[in-house]
Amino acid sequence: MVFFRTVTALSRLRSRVGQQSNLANSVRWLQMQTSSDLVLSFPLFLLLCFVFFLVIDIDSIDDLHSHLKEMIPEQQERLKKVKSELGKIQLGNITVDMVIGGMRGMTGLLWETSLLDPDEGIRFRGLSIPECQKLLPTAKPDGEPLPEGLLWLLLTGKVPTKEQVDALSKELRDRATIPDYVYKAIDALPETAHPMTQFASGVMALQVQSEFQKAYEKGIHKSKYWEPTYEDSLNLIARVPAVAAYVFRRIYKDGQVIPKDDSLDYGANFSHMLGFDDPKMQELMRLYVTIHSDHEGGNVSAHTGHLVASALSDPYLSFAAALNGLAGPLHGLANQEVLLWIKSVVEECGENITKEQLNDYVWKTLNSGKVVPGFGHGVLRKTDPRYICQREFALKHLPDDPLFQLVSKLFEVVPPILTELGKVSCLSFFFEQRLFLLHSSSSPPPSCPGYFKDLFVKNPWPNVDAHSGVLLNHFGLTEARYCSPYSILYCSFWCIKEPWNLLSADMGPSSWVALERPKSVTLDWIEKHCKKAA
Ligand code: NMX
Repeated sequence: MVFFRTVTALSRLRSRVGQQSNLANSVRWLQMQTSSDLVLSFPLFLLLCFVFFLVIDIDSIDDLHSHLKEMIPEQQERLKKVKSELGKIQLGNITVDMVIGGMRGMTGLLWETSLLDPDEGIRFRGLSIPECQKLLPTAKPDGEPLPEGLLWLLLTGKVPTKEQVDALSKELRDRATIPDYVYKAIDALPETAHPMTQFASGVMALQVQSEFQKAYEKGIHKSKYWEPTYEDSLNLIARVPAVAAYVFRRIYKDGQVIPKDDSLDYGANFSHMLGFDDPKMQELMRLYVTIHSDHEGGNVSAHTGHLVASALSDPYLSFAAALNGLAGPLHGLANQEVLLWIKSVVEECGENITKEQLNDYVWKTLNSGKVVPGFGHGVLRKTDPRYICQREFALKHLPDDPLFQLVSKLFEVVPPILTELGKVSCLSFFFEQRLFLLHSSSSPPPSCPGYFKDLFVKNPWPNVDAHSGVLLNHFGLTEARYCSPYSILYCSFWCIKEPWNLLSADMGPSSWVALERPKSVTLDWIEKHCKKAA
């Protein structure tokens, strides 16, 4: 028994820590020994195994799993303490506006991995995007952060070393095998099906391999839920790029699949499997994955995933649910809408469009009852830092790209228009609209001249989606429907954020992700309640 346990432990040790610096020498020595000498002296091998078994605590190995194993009980205690000591403290008031208005501003979720400040933007475990760019390991000097590093940061709250990130890259590559039935499930859909529909179907097919489901069926103790959840989460993260790339190549590249390249990191490999090997595109993909990985818990996709997970649905089921939320035009699909919209501007007015023409085009969009895609946000009140870092990337790598220049002009033209909307009086709006109609041929006038009078856009500034499609387009990923739902690209990395929330969720009675069940009321109830309160 001891022998088997020891051999298993040693093989685990070898596979897990082959690249870890602190144990690298002993492992290298062990590898040398196991190759030839130990065959000759088997009893010595047994003895060594026994000594290793006694002196090495396998769980102290410097990999992600071990870090989490250490952290999770501490976090569980912390949560219990907060619940018992602070449980009755109020976090704010709920108003009728909030209930009717999509719960805006209502604090109602616990989300450890990131926090969104309306003015500053997102912070991942306390680090802003520029700080992540500075601190997280990169593939090359002064390059963009490796997304595996962000994954480590999100899960542990600590900035990883390059060795830890490289080991995680390898682990993800090793986990990235896709069963054949996943491709078949996607193939059962017509090629014309939206990429998101195909992608979500592929993710659902991956669920067949859920470790959590298997463990649950076998009756796993609730204190151990996090272990199969961890396996599912990492497998999911490892596998979604290949599924997403398959959907892309099926729809646009005659189904010619490009296998993963075991020499590449996560972002570069995804770019490679899509069919893009330009090192700049690989850098873009690293940045893209990093900045799209998490954006607090209340957005539609994150919240959906969280809600579904709260029923103890496994990570595949939760992620697939989140994807369906992400596919909506006010959320992830905005990425597609921006690129299509920009291309329609170019089609109508040419690439060298003036600001005046752009101004007219924006009004035309608004007058036809549509939103200007890529502008506004449910929480942010300033320009999205995810937009800014993409703009910096464009200034560095593609300053002369005509669509990038158009995006820059939009930055100047759109915010003043959106800011003015609510301030336009009926009369001035009426004149403005007449003026607009003189300049523009086709847009239908709004049904009432005061249509925009009460429209108050809380954030007129560009969000992440205003930029991303144009960058991908520059490197040849021109298919807007794919650039789309933050696209599959975004979604592929959405799953990075969920593991922490799921892992820490499944910890027994003081569950981190408690079963969600907010109270709902009727309009009648609100009216009566408010009458009584008045
Ligand atoms: N163009 C025209 N109207 C807008 C825009 C815009 N870009 N942004 C907000 N509004 C309207 C909005 O439709 C609402 O109108 P109504 O009262 O008739 O429903 C009014 O302004 C007030 O909206 P806000 O409270 O400022 O924003 P809200 O939280 O309701 O919506 C978005 C946030 C992101 C859904 C909204 O700004 C929008 O539709 N933007 C365009 C789509 C987009 O870029 N989505 C990507 C979001 C990025 N992300 O998820 O990270």
